[in-house]
This record gives sequence, C-alpha cells and structure tokens, in this order.
Amino acid sequence: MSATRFSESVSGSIRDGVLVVTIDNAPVNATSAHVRQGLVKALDHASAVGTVIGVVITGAGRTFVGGADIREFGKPPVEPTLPEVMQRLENCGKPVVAAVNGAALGGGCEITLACHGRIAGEAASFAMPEVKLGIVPGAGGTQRLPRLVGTVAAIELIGSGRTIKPDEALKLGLVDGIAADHLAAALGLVHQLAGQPQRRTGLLDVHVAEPAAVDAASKKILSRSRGQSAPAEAVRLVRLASEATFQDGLTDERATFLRLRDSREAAALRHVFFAERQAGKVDKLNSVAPRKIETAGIVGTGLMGAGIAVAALTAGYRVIGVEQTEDAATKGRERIAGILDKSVQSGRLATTVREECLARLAVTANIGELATADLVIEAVFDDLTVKTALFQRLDGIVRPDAILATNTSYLNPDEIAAATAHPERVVGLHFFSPANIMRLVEVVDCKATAPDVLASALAFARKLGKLPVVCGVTEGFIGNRIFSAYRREAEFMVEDGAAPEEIDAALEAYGFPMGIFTVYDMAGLEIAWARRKRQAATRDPKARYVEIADQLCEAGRFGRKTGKGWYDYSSGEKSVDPEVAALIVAARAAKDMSPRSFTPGEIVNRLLRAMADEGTALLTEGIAARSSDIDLVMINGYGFPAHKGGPMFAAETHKDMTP
Ligand code: 3H9
Repeated sequence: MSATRFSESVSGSIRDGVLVVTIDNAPVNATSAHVRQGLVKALDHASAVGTVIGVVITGAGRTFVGGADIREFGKPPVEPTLPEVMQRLENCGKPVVAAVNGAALGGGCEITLACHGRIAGEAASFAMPEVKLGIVPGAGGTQRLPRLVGTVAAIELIGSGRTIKPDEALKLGLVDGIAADHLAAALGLVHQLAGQPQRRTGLLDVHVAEPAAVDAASKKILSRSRGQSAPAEAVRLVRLASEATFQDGLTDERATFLRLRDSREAAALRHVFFAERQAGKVDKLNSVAPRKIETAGIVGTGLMGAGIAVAALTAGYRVIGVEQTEDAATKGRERIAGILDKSVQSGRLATTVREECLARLAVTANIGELATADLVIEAVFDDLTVKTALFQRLDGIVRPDAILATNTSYLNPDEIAAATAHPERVVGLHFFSPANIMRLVEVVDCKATAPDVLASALAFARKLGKLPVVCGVTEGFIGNRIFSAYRREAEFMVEDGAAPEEIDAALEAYGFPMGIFTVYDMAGLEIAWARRKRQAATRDPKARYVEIADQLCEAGRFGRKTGKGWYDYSSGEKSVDPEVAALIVAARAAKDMSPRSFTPGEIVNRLLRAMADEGTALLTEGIAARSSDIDLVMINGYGFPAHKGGPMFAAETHKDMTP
C-alpha cells in the first residue's frame, strides 16, 4: 500500500496489517508541532481503519526522536502538546510499539514509554537529558519511567541525563527486546499484543525500592547538582511516582516543567546547547576541505603532552611522541600508558581499546621519526627561544604538507610561526590540562595560518571529542586573558576591603566549583609571578597594581604545593591564615586605603562585570568571533557554572548579576 502522509514530517504505510508510522523531521526528528499533529492523525487513522491491527512508530535516519523541539521553547504553544500526544498513544485501543532505530532522547524516550511495547535496534540509545537543559521531562517521563525500571534506576537516569545502550535498557526493563531488524521484531510484537488488554505504562504499579537505596540515589544526584534546581525537581518527581496517583504525578510534572522551562537556568543552558553547536563554525572555511590526518607527532610527553597523546590515541590516531633522551622517552611512554590504565580503571576505556592505543603509540628520542607525521603538536616548555628553535628544526624534518601546532598558553604563536620557513602551516592548539579529560581546545588562527590548516586543526579537535573554539592571537588567548582580568579585579577587591575567603565563598555560592583564590593556590602562584616580573618593565606605571600576590610569592607561599598560598594548608585542610590577613592589612595601609565591606552579590557582580568587559574587548579586537564562544571557554576551561550561561550571557541578559 502506498504511503499516507499525516503531516509534513509524519507518514505511514501498512505492513502485515500494521500501520508503520515514520517520523522524518531532519536533523534529529524533534517533536515539532507538525510531528505532534502528524502522530495524532496517524493514531486516529489506525483507530478508524478496521483492518489495521496496531501501530509501529519509528524514526527516519540515524535518530529515533531527539526530543522536544528546543527551538519552540519560549514561543506560544501549538496544540496538541506532547503530553496530549502521549495520552493518545497510551490510550490507543490498538497496540502501539516503538521500533527504536537510533537515539530516543527526552520527549523521544517519553514516546517509547507511552507505547505498549518497545523494541531496540542495535543502534538505539535512550536518555532523558532534560536536566542538562535546566528542565525536567515534561511528557510523563518522570511518572512512566519508574513504573518500568523502578524508582532507583529512574532517579539515576533522569537525574543525570545519562545515555544508555540497548543491552542496559533491556536489563532495566525499559525495552522488551533488541533486534537487528527492529522493524520486523516490532511488527511481531504488535501481532502478539493485538486483541489483548493494552499494556498501559501509566497503569503499572511502581516497584517500591528500599527507602535507603532511594535516598542514596537521590543524594548522589543532588550532591552533583551544585546550585541547579532541575536535578532536585527531577528526583522529587520520580519519588512522587510511588506516592501519588499517576494523574497527580503528571499534573505536578507538567507544572514543574513549564515553570523550569521559563527559568533563568533553562535559558542559560539552552544558550550553552546552541553555543556548543555554533562553536568552531567559521564562515571563511565553508568550502575548505581539511587535510587528511592519520599520524600525530607530539613533541614533549610531560603531563600536557601525555594527555594530548591519550586524547589522540583514543580517537584512533597513530601517535609518535618525541623526547630529548631515551630515558625521557621511556618515561613518556610510561606516563601515557599510566593515563590509559587510569581510564580503564575508572571504566572510561575498555581494556581492548587500551591495547589498540598502545599498539599505535611510539615514543622516541629520534625527532627524525616525525617525517611521517601529518600533524606535529609541540607541548614543550613555554619559552619562546625553546619553541622557535624546535619549529625551525621541524621545518627540516616534516613533510611539506604537514601541519605544525603550538600548545603555548601565553607566547605569541605569530612569533613562533615567523621563525619557520612556512608560517602558513602553523596553527595554535591550546589544550587544557588534563588534556585527555578537558573538553576545551582554543584553536588559534594565527596571522599567516592557511584556511585548510585551520580547518584541519578544527576537524582534528572535533575527532578528539573536544569542543574547539577559534580565537585570534592575543596574550593568553580568550580564556587566560579573561581569567587575568577576573583575577586582577578579585585582587582589587581584596585591597578595597573584601577578604579572599569572602570572595571565594561568594563565587562558590554563585556556582563556581572553587573560588578564585583557591584556584590560584591549586595552580601555583609562581608562574603568574614570573610573568608579572617579565612584564614589569613595560607595565603602565599609572595603572593600578596590587602587590599582595607578589608579596606572598616573596614569602615562599606558592600555593597548595608549598603548604601555603592565599590560604594555609599545613594541617592538610584549607584554612584562613592570619599571616595573609596581616599582609593584606599592611598592603592597604601602605596605600593609605581604608577597607570597606562587600556583600556576596556585589562581589559576584563586580567579577562578572570584569569578565564581560574583557570579553567585549576581545570581540571588538576580533579575537573572539562571537560572545557565545567566550561563554564556552569560561564554562569549559575555568569552571564558570554552565547553568548561568557564561559571563557574556549573564551580562547580556541580566544587568544585575547577583546569585
Ligand atoms: C525534551 O524533550 C522535553 C520533553 O521532556 C518534554 C516536552 C514537553 N530541538 O547536536 P547536533 C539541532 S527537551 C531542536 O550537531 P549530532 C542542533 O541545534 C529535549 N533542535 O547533531 C543542530 O542544529 P544546527 C531533550 C535540535 O548528530 C542539529 O540539530 N533532547 C535538537 O551531533 C544537529 O545537532 C535533547 O536534549 C532539539 N531537541 O547529535 C537532545 N537537538 O545544525 C538534544 C538537536 O542548526 N540533542 N538540534 O546547529 C542532542 O543531544 C544531539 O543533537 C543529538 C544529535 C544526539 C540528537
């Protein structure tokens, strides 16, 4: 029978007496208004045609259904709503089975829950990622999932947004079966269910788990949610499923969903979602093909180089690590193997993948082996003389079409490029430590970088699973330049009267995992001190300069590793140090400054303003292409809370940026 079109994105055809409904709404089959309308029409059709015994729902392409259409959030509602579609599905008089061909996310997973049966294809996956968007499932997910998988698993899945594969879904009871031919299996299940009372998920009892297990699962989610409200609401709603009627649970869920959808937190997380999809897109590269990269050379296998090597190996690249001596090469290989081992222990890497990675790794003291590399990344000591000498040497070793990347944090990559015979093949790849874990990579488009070199660096970073953000050349690139402004402002405030611990507490209450002075102590104070000393001769003598950090360094207080910094760690715990307080008092007195008090709101406002102002300067100078890129850098590299959207988002959307 020919296909029937129920809406522009939903069509159906009859197979073995079953209406097979396909949702085809590129790119991810989101449940936009025409999908919802088409589904209802398809169900009406199946109910009306006597020869149809049931319905199978599937998705076109790689995705089953990617969830609600996030672009519709904030727009006037269009009927039918997704919860209404779910009611229609669940109450359909004929069996409806989901044939899950790909990702069933959020509202997509909720569609499967409202069906009377679920068959997973081998490429299927399931997740309720709503909390990552600052919302809770809003189409019955919090009430139906615990009825299928139990309260504990539902808390864990909805509270974390974690994606699961078919085998775990089967174990949990989320699906009835896994089949290579999911469509045929779903048709078989419809035939099995036809003529029997419908298996309505909403009518099932929630399996009552041990209260201690429910409490432990809830606590785990809440402990990770750092000031966000969606995970706590998700946990509350799942727990409600075993306490209230199905209808009351649905009503509460809907009200909570609508309230959260319109919250600042959800707006911020939606901004981050779309910002991530924009990142690394460069207009001038639209028709530029990247070069083929199969082998990555990494010069320097210290902490940073080893982390980059692990990221490249696990992404499938062949890696040649280069050290200065055989002994250092052996140590480098051990360091890389050690990181792979840790990944295996933590369950992030399969043992077989570790073996494959090691088989693709060579670490050598012979730099000549880089002749076969398609891309060479230097991760050596951050010193201009060292780096320019290395790049000049690489000129004579690598192939003419090989790309050279510098991982410098603060040096000028244009100066490094200028020292080579072919500056057009030089690009910056600024990784963050630990490079195998941190998602952010600043891809530096240098003065002479060729477009296909930039495109290749972006493609390489993406293949590593990183979030690449393009930036121009400036001291510290996007992140460290904003971080410097942030730190400078924090130090101004200390001089003005705020204690470091007050500033840290205000930042932590806002959502940063750590306040700036705690971060400063963790990273070590000596690197920034050395840089300040280098810059002393060129500093504007009229510009405000706070000497407290220098005085801490002069007293040997380099941070956590020396037991003392802005705080005292000699007891093993961080504590406020009266010596630092005295030093601050003396520094204020030396400048004749009388301290004033600050509220936490004032502290956060002033720091966010400093970050946003520096961000605006980066945009004006053309260093950053879009303000959302700046937000991503600060969120993914510097602990800015994602649920606040980043400093630029905070500044653009709220004049008062108090917590
Ligand atoms: C929800 O369901 C609420 C319900 O409980 C209740 C409702 C009442 N909507 O990521 P990609 C776009 S909340 C609109 O690069 P991939 C995306 O912007 C939703 N657009 O592809 C991009 O556009 P562009 C819960 C969406 O293959 C393009 O699709 N669902 C949506 O790497 C390709 O995206 C989620 O949170 C959407 N839902 O990954 C799932 N999703 O090309 C969110 C994507 O213009 N989505 N777009 O930049 C994902 O996780 C990934 O997109 C997915 C595909 C895994 C699906």
